[in-house]
Amino acid sequence: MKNIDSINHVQGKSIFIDDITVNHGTLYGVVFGSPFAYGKITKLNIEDALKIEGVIRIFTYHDIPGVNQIGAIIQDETLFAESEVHYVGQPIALIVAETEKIAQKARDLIYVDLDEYDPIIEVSDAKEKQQFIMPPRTFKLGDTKAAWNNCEHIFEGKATTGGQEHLYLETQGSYAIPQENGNIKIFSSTQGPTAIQKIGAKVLGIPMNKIEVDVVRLGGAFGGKEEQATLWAIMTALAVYHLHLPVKLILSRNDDMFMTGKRHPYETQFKIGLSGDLKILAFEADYLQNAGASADLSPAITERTLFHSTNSYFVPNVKATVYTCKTNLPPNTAFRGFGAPQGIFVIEAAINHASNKLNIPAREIQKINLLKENDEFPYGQAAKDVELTRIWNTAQNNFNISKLEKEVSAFNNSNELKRRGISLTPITFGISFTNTMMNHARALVHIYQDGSIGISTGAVEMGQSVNTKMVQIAAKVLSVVPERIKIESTNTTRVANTSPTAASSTADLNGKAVQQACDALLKRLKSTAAANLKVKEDMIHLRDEAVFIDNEKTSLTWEQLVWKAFANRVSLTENCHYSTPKIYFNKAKGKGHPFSYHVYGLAITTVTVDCISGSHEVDSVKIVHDFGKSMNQEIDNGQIEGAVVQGIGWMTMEEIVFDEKGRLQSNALSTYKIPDIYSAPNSIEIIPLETESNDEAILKSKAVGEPPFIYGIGSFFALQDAIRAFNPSYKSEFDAPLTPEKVLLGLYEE
Ligand code: LUZ
Ligand code: MOS
Repeated sequence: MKNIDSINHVQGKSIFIDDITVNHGTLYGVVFGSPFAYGKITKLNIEDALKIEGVIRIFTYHDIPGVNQIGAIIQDETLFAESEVHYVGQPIALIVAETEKIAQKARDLIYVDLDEYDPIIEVSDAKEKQQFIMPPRTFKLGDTKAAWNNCEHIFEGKATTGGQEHLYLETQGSYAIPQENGNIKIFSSTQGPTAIQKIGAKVLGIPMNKIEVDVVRLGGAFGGKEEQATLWAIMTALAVYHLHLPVKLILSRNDDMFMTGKRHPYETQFKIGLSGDLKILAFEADYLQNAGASADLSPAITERTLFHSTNSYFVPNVKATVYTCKTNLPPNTAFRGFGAPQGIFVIEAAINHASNKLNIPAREIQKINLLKENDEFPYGQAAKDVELTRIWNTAQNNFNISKLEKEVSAFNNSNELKRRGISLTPITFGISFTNTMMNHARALVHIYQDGSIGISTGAVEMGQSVNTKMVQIAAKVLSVVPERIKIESTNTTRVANTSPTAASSTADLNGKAVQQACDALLKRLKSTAAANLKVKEDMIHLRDEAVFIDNEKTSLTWEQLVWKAFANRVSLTENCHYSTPKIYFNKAKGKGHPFSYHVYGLAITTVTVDCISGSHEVDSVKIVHDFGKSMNQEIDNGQIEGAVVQGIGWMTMEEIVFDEKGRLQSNALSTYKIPDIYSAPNSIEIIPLETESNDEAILKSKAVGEPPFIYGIGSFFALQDAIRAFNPSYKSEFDAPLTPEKVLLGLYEE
């Protein structure tokens, strides 16, 4: 089944926030953000701005009726800055005017008097000054101290990964509308409608039931709208609260890039110890995570880094510590992978470092250390249904890794100014929100009298095709054609207390709830049919929109059956709740069973470097991936292709640059290079591994959103391999992104 939105998307008919027909009297907001990274505001000058015709009002923290606090995990973030500012772009005021242009003009006239302090930009600086969001977190397995003595080889090094701009096509935005009795309806481009409702209620000092959040779909999010859609939504709600008129706020691309947080940059010191036969005996890592000015989701991202510190390998002795460093940058936030890619880069760097020193291919260390059934992760969970060896062998058999390597050497021996490189990237990703409490979802299913169906869930459609998957599940359970089914907007009044659409888990959680609701409705319909046809209920089957008695088709159609049930006063509505079974985690001990299952895979990446310019092409990414039993192979392949390209962007070209004053320099697409069609691999081949899968995966179809992002890491190590083939004295520093500039320097360094 194709994505149900694709035709509307292509024709420009899909509705995003900026496409909602605005009500009469709608006003427009623009945010005034701090021009300074760190300092004390002595005076905010808004008088000139207020004089502009068409400016209605300028809101600051003084106008907040509840509390000026939007921190989700730690209460350390204001909606509007009070006396201090902590990053460039931090919201100080909201200008509301008759048009967006007027509001922008007014913004240019606002200025602050400020005592400037020295900002902290780098994590090393934060660590030295002991500026942390929270105490460091450590995961431990075995005893690394004792293990070093048993190691034949010990290597230490440093690995660095940069930030990444989400660059969702649809920028952040919200449209809020007053309702009667002080109720407010908010249309927001958010992954977390409940977060807006909950935090919005706190800021406005009203109960949650007075706020209704509605989400039709998002033009992309990638984690950037898990927590950070909240600010803009609450700002519009605040303006509605005071003005009793609809207010719309859509960030310009430039504002969005300045004001919102990004993927967390990491700087990590690692130490790896191997036995003579290349078994990894011990691994230690001290990760310095650049969290930005407030916690946002950093504590959870910190944790997911730790959960993935050993990637796809069994390491008996591990000590991994993340320092969540507080800096004067916009609060960094969720981004596809949620700290796991950063963690996985480090152990892959450590393995590559060891292999460079030992002068053997990295894959020899990778292969013999792959996780096996029942191996223990550093967090205590035993690895189950581990497919890594089978994946490796499938890749070997189908892609012939040794032949690929020979081709790479042959190419390198016969080319003067081009070099090829190859790398292997195994992945293991834990599925479930690491915060156990968040792993539940609900679905509300109506069958209407005419046989059509409406489904509401907590899932937010953001381009990943979750709505299409919901249609597939209901159509399968009820045996109706997909055209009968409509997926309603995600709405806090219809489905309450939702977890954000995140952690790759949304199709599983909400899909299971849809499945249960449809099962319950099916049971009632079958019972109506049995009574009607005067046979036992277990003889009734629904197939292809018709009622069957065992294998015999009756004349009773889906529509007639639904009508008969309604006429018999049977409820055609069901509301179901699903919560992931058997997961738990003891935070204090750092042990438990946090994931309902793992997704496994392997990518083989080959690149060709132009040794005159330092530019490169990714020739191919060949993947064996554990989809379980994919319920929609085209959609899932699409997730992999997008993720691979996004991962390659992070590893090879996207470079976020702040100056020493904390001002974003890479603040437009002219200065921030993202992958385009030319940087996509010339070919991406995906082999789905046949697996038994897991019952917690919806229809045994495993979560697919985030894990394949990690395949992008392969491009980094393939590039290093190519550079080494040209320049044997290349030092192979693990400093991502490996931009063409760095490649060029590497090709000629001495
Ligand atoms: N969001 C979250 C996530 O709140 N918890 C998680 O564990 C998570 N994992 C991946 C992506 N987003
Ligand atoms: Mo996410 S990084 O699943 O919002």
